[in-house]
Amino acid sequence: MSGLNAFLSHFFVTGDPLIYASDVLIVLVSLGIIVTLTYLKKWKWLWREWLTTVDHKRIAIMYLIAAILMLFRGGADAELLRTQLAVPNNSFLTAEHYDQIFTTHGTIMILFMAMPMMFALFNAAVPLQIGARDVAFPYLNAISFWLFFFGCLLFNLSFVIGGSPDGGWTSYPPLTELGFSPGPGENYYILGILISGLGSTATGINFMATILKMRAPGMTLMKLPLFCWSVLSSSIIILFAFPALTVALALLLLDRTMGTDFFTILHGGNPMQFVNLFWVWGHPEVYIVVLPAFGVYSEVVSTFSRKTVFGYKSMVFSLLAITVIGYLTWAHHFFTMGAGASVNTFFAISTMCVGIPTGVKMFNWLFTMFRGRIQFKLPMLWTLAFIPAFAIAGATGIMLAAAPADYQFHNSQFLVAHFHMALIGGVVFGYVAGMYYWWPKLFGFSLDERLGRWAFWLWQIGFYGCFGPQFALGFMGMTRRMYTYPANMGWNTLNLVSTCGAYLMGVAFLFIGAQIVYSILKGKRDVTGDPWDGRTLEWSIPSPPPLYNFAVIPTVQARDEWWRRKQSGEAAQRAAFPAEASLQPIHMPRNSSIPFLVGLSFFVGGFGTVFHWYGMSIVGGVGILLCLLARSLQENVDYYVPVDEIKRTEIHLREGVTHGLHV
Ligand code: HEM
Ligand SMILES: [Cu+2]
Repeated sequence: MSGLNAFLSHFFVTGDPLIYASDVLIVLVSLGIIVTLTYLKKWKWLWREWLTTVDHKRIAIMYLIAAILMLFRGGADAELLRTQLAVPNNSFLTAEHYDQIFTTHGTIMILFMAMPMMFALFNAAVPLQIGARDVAFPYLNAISFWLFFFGCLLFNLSFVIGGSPDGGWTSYPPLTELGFSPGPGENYYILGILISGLGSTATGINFMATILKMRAPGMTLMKLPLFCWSVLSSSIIILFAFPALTVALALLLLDRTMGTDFFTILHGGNPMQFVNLFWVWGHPEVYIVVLPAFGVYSEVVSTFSRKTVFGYKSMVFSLLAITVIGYLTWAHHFFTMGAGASVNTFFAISTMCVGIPTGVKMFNWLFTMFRGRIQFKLPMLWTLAFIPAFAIAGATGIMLAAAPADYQFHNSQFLVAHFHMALIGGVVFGYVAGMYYWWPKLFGFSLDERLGRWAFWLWQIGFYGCFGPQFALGFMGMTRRMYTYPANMGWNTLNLVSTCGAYLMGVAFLFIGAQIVYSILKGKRDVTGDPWDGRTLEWSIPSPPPLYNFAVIPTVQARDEWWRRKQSGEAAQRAAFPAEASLQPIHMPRNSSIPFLVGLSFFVGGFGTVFHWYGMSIVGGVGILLCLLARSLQENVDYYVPVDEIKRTEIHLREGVTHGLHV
């Protein structure tokens, strides 16, 4: 019996009320979901319509739900961290617990919140903007989603089974080598990210192919909407950056499980090698997530200023310049690690160069707004809020990029403030703007503006309240990842203010949650398909769009094609109904259960590896191979939507718009 007890307490994390509470919560929520689905007889529906789907719009919705849940998890972590730092000598969290929480907070926010939210926007908007019926590889797209999902699940499981990682989101050896981190936490980190990272790499390839190969006739690259350009840039970086992370983590995993010594100095390895590989991914990762936000800003500014975007070509070239320069600056993350003056100088200067194309984009957005008839809808509010936040992030970034100065700022709260200004002000603001912007397209109803405004203003006050004081705290000597501090440092007030700011942001998040729930129940249905009076092709079809998106693939003549059609009067005829003669059976991929099973197999294999249960790893591996085999033997992978059905769907979708139209 005591053996069992020992096993259970090793296996399940015990002894902490927070964790017991989460255990209970997890069990209750899971039971609730199971009971509801069974009661409503929805299992089949869930499986057929969602878990096996290859439709990019549904995949977008699943990414979005996961991302919002993870924003909640990462946000709860952040609140715990800030609660611990609110007052000096606080004992709310132990040092060990603080370490675990900043690790899971950072990891979840970047890999399991920002990435899926970004992929949600890719999937929601790209095929619709380029007049395509799906992405280039819909089946691979589903695999990517399930790899993300199960990688994320594995990572989150560490909280209740086995224990969370505590080596920071950067996971530097030797801290994370077996000797210093013997528990399963670090294995969860490595495997969760390895698995979801494979999915991200595939998504990068998928969207690159989609944008290069699937554009509607007439849409030359110079007519491509700017959001798609930003997705293309981001995908290019993914393709170059993610393999480096995969390799770094795979080698660390070998060190931890197979006794190799890639990163252990004593046996001829070198931890700097990991640091290098990590940031070859980690620095470009910032651009991976921020460029699509830039894309959103371009769409939103132009739509809500009712003008075509200013300096389209310079927007494209600045995106590409950031893509290249952003990739080449990774070593600014270890100025203080002894690379020497000439290397540091190169990376300092190249880092500062990123400011130039970014500045170009800023001015283009401002010029687009200049003399525009600006409408202050939610997407526009978040876009406007991005400008000052990112200006501060940029200015403080240049300060950090000055290598000699960085010897002072390095790993201080100044840095924490800087990267949150960039990640929240640049990335999260953009994704929230994008979510508001494309929500009516995805779901067919709008989000409540009033609750959204509350969320917006609370968030803004909380944001500056939280991170403003940290710039000062950094100069006053408070370092990063410090779990408590003595009372006589002069840091007390600033820390308290910062924590209050964090709470306000938490309240704002709850408002966004309330806004979503309220709108699901009471939201205004969008019957036009074009609620913002948009400019690009996604607004030319009904909301939510039918399975096949476009009954007839459009031919493109202008950058703002939908706007052009509205101006020229063509839109009115088009919106009514596609001429019957132009309809043809539409070729679509069939749903498949294999992507889900591939993800599940990775999960089983990953979980086995976390606990060194290699039998289970092999079972997972065999599962993956069987899935590959099954797919290779499958012949029945696609079908045609008949013209009759297209006609029925289109009439049904337009019932709200065009009363009395009979075909
Ligand atoms: C509600 C908003 C947020 C608050 C209050 C918050 C707060 C914090 C705090 C207190 C820390 C630990 C600082 C330390 O002791 O070193 C931290 C670290 C971090 N945060 Fe946030 N955060 C927020 C949102 C975000 C978002 C949206 C992202 C990314 C998209 C993010 C990424 C990170 C990263 C990468 C770290 C470093 C973790 C590490 O040192 O390993 N945070 N945050
Ligand atoms: Cu960097």
